[in-house]
Order: sequence, then C-alpha cells, then structure tokens
Amino acid sequence: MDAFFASPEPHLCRNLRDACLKRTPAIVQSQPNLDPLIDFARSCVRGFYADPRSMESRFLYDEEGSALFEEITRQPEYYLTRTEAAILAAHAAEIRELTGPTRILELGSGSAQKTDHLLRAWLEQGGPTRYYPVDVSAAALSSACAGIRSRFPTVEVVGVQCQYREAFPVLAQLSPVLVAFLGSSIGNFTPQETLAFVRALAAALRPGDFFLLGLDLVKERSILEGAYNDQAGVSARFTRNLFARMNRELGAGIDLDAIEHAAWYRQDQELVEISARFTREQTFRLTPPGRVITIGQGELVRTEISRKFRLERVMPELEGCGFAAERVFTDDQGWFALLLLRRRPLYSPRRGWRRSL
Ligand code: AVJ
Repeated sequence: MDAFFASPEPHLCRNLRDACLKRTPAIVQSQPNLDPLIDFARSCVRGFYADPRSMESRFLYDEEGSALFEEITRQPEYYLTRTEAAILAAHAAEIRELTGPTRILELGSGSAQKTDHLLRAWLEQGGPTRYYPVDVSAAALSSACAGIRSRFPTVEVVGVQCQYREAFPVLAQLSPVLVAFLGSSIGNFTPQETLAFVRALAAALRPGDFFLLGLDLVKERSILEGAYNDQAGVSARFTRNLFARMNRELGAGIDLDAIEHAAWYRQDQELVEISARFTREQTFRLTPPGRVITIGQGELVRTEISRKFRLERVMPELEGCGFAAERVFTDDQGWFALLLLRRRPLYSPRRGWRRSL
C-alpha cells in the first residue's frame, strides 16, 4: 500500500477513544510531537523546489484560508456547494434509511453547514447521533463543533484535528460508520493519490460501512473557469493567502502585490489547475529551514488541482477498490454527483470472508 496513506497514528486512536468513552465534546489533535511550523516550512521548501513548483493544498486552510473558502462557497459563480447542498437536502432521509443509525465521520468538514441535512435526517429517524468532524484547520473545526452543538444539542460531537489519512486508524473503532467526504474535495488529489486514498479508506473500514462521496462532474469550460475566477476576487485572495501565511508563520517577506491568481481548465486532464503567478522576480527565505528561494518573473507556483469526474470512469475505479455503489444522486443539470457507496464484504473460496483487501 502507498506509504503516504499507511501511517497509523496510535496517539490519535488513543485520544479519540478516550474522548468517545468519556463522552466529552473534544478536539483531538494528531501528531502532538510534530511542530506544525516545521511541517509547513518543510512542505513549502519542497514545493518551491519541485518541478513544476507546487504546494500541498492542505496548507491553504489556516484560519484565514478556511474563512476565505467559506466566502468562495457563497459566490454566485461557485455552484459546487449550493448544488451539493440541494442534493443532500433532497436525499438525506433516503440516505439514512439505507445506512441505518451509523456514526458519521466527515473528512474535511470545514464549516460543516451541509452536514446539517444529514444530522437532521439522522435525528428524525432516531437513535443516538454521533458526529466526528475531521479537519486540518483548528479554527474551522472548533467553530464547526460549536455550531453543530448549538443547532443540535443532542448530537455528540468529537472534533478531530488532523489530516485525512491520520483519521483512518480510528474508523474500525467507529463502525458502523458513514464516512462523508463532500464538496469534491477528493478532486484535490492526483489520480494516483486518489487510488491510494480510496484503497486505504476501504482497508480501514469494516465491510458494510458506508462512504458518502461528493464529486464535481466534467462540464463546459466557461462554467468551470468561472467558478475558480469569481468576479469578487475571493478565489484570488484564497490563493494569495497561502503566501500571506508563509509571511505570517515563516517570516518569508513575500510581496503579495506581485502575486496573481491564475486558474484554468485543462481539458486534456479534466482538471482545474490553480496557481500563483509571480509578476516580478522575488527572493525570500523561509524559517526554520532558512533556505533562500528565488522565483523568476512570470513563474507559476501551483497551489491546487481540482479534478472533474465522469461517473462512467469513476464508478469502476471505486468498485475496484472495494466499494459497491448503493445510490447515485445528481442534480437536474448533471453538474454534481453524490455517491452512497458501501464497503463490500470480500469472499475468497480459499480464505473465506476477509476484512481487508
Ligand atoms: C475544497 C477542494 C473542493 O476544488 O473546488 C475552490 C477548493 N479552491 N476554489 C475546489 C477551491 C478554489 C475546492 N475544494
């Protein structure tokens, strides 16, 4: 299995198990021994030296970045959130009928506004409702937890601050569980990362557990490019914030006025590529590593990819990773899909029923 998704997190398992046993609302933090600044600085240095220069998208979501992303979701051009929320609103009750009273773990929960539809359906159909939002942004996570607790006082909420893969080892303990991964956040992964992610998720779940996956679908270029180039310029502020964060946390001293946001659809790869373009040469240094970096005039630093999907391509891939499609929901325009998948039980004539791939 891909090492990137394989690291078990004993700390997180223990902390999360403790938080669940005590039934205390809690924020569980992963990797208490890794200095977040060193993690960020190392990743930036690696990203600036990579060819093409490209950053890990997870660092877009500090407090500022998470707030800017929320603002993006409210822009008229950004149809994704609105479309997915409508699909959730229409089908949450049916989803709950199919899954039964599972726990819900949400990867990349952000503000967790869309999750209201799920929680409402879970509460209406009875049983204790336990919700585990997972997010890298501590600020977004604590405000999402507070929001859920005030809107749904009977829901037990345990926030988990970590990367997606770090939450996988706790899934077996949460079964029966529904893992929600909404907003087409999976589109940030390369095709190889996507396969590694889905395989690792399948291996972490028990047979019969559910995976609710939001996917943005391939569509006309002008609509896609509009969504990532909103008129109000929020997308541009979101891209620029990654470099502002380097200034705030790593003392980089990058001139943000000399950075432009660039996003276009690459039809050959069916993805939106989002970059920062340096409009003049800049030299700066990131601490702690202290390496000097020079970016030339006109150079691009990629901050994200956002892949767009075709159901006929993606369904067999998911099935090959150990998931069966229970239901596929879409909107009238066919712009966005919400997939309810189920971890398949595996039967081998030689070894009988197996828990993992
Ligand atoms: C959160 C990854 C789903 O790709 O649409 C939106 C991020 N970046 N505008 C997306 C994003 C710029 C978003 N995801």
